[in-house]
Amino acid sequence: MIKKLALALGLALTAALAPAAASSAADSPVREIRGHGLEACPDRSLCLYQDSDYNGGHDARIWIVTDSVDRLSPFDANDRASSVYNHGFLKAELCADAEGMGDYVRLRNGKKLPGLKHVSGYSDHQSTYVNLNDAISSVRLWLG
Ligand SMILES: [Ca+2]
Repeated sequence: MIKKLALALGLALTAALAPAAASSAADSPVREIRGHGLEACPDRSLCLYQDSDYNGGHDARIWIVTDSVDRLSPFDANDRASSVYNHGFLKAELCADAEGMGDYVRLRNGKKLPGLKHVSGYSDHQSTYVNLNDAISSVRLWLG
C-alpha cells in the first residue's frame, strides 16, 4: 500500500517536471489586457478590441494574438471583437467560424478596421461585404 502510494507520488512528480508542461502563460497565443487606442497594441501582434474604434476613449478588453488560433473560445474571445489592428503580421485572416471557416476578412500588415459590421471580405471565397462584428471565432496569421 505504501509502496503503491510512493510510486504514485513519484509519477506525479515526474509529470510535474516534464517539459510538456511548457505551456506557460508566456507561450499562450492569446493574452488579454485592458486598454484603448492603437498604441495599446504591441509590436508583432494582431489586436482584437472589444468595442469599435479600438475601444474609443475608454479602457475595455483587448485580446493580443501572436499566433494562429483555431478557436478563440478558450480565451473568452469568441464572437467578441468589434475592431482590429494587424500590427506586424504579413497577413492575417479573421474568420467567422472555428478552424478558419466561414466568412472572413484579410488584413495586411499595418491594416486596421475601426468597425467590423460592413467590411470588404470574403464569403465562400467570393469577394463581398461581410458582417464580422461580434463574430470572429478563429484567426490565421502569416509571418513576413
Ligand atoms: Ca463566430
